[in-house]
Amino acid sequence: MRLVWHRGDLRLHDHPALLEALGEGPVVGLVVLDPNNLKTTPRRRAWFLENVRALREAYRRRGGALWVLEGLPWEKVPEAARRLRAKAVYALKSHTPYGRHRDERVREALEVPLHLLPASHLIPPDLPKAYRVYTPFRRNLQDLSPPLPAPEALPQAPEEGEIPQETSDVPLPPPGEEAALARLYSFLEEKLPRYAEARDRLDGEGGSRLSPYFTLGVLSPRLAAWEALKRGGKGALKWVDELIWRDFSHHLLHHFPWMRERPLDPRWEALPWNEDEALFQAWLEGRTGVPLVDAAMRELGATGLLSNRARMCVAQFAVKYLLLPWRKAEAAFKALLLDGDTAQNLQGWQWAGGLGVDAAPYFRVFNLVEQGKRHDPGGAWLRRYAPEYPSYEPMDPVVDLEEARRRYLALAEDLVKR
Ligand code: FAD
Ligand code: IRF
Repeated sequence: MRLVWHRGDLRLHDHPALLEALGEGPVVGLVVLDPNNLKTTPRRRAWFLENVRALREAYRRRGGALWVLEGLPWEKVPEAARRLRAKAVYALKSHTPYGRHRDERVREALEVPLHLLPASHLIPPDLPKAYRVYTPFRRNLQDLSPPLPAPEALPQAPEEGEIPQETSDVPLPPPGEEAALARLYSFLEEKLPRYAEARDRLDGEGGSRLSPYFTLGVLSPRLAAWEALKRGGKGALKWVDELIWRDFSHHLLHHFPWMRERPLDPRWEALPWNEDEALFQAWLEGRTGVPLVDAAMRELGATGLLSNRARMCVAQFAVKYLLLPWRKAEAAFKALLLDGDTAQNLQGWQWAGGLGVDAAPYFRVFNLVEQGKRHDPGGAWLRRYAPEYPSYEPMDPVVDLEEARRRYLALAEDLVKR
């Protein structure tokens, strides 16, 4: 018997660890409900648990079994291995600081080998050379190999463990890889050709909305990229670029795990961060008087999702206009996201906030009125989430936009000169 331990890879398709283990003989799937991962908001817990449930169903439909144990991985993985007399444990490699720590502890606690196979990145995050800029990182892209098929049948085995129910405060997308694949194919069919232009829309309708699935590995990014490139065109190249941005995020966190605490460019640590709690809450709850920011933060609160354009705007507003403590804002933002991912969220914040990711110059400060007019031309998105505003012009804002922009630029120029 072999154990296949699923973590951020809640699927059967394109799963090298599952196929490798099956090549050796019978397997049982395992998910450990880890209190260190599940200390999060109900919506995020619910999204994870519903996808575990869907994975168990996928095992069952093929005749197999998924064990679900609750506890610390370095206790529960060895326990499952002992009970099943497993000869080895197979999993996909994790690059987060906690994931690496966890896997080392599990390896030490196990009496059998732990085989970690490469996860489905387009570019492996653990390239020996560390990049801070996207374009040279991207040059490491090699030809993709075809995605691996899901096994048609799985060996029979007893099942173990219950999956708890958790109530989400937002509607969840349909869980599971079948739903993810259906969404992928309808996106490729309907939206991929116009993606390059439509991706900037504030309502997010130009994108795939697949991020909650990618975050939990319910959908393989390699399969998604393979299918997009098969269709070809400008949209496909642009979309695959975004999937590579995802890998770049994991690459940054792999090489610079301290970016959780500090800006990649340490000069920005010295900005005079504003600890005003009421101001922080006004931003978080969408009560800033800046229409774009308020619509975005309310959409995030009500749905757990947000377009990339709106994320850039609200993160930049929090960092550059309000000087809110960026780590606190980053964490509160992630807690609301169904797709919240340590690596991608940190990268997004440090990029949009000009804190040192890629070549995002500090002097790029969005005009939040123009952004709204340009990327929500009919104003339908604004009316939906912040209907009290007749236009993108601020009404009684928490800061004067022009003044705040000038203050930030003066502070930034000062720090750069030092
Ligand atoms: P599509 O446009 O269809 O793109 C396909 C996939 O590529 C996405 O699902 C995602 O996995 C990846 N991707 C797209 N854009 C980016 C990007 N800029 N950086 C990294 N990966 C990208 N994405 C997350 O998945 N989790 C997060 O926690 C997250 N936090 C962010 C925070 C900020 C401040 C910013 C600016 C961006 C953040 N992003 C995050 C990236 C991006 O906004 C979302 O991935 C995207 O909006 C998801 O919508 P979609 O699935 O329709 O994307
Ligand atoms: N992985 C696990 O192995 N066990 C869990 O209970 C996890 N819960 C999660 C909850 C949420 C909201 C997300 C992800 C997980 N994950 C869990 C996947 C982790 O991201 C992955 O295990 C990673 O390697 C840990 I989003 O850093």
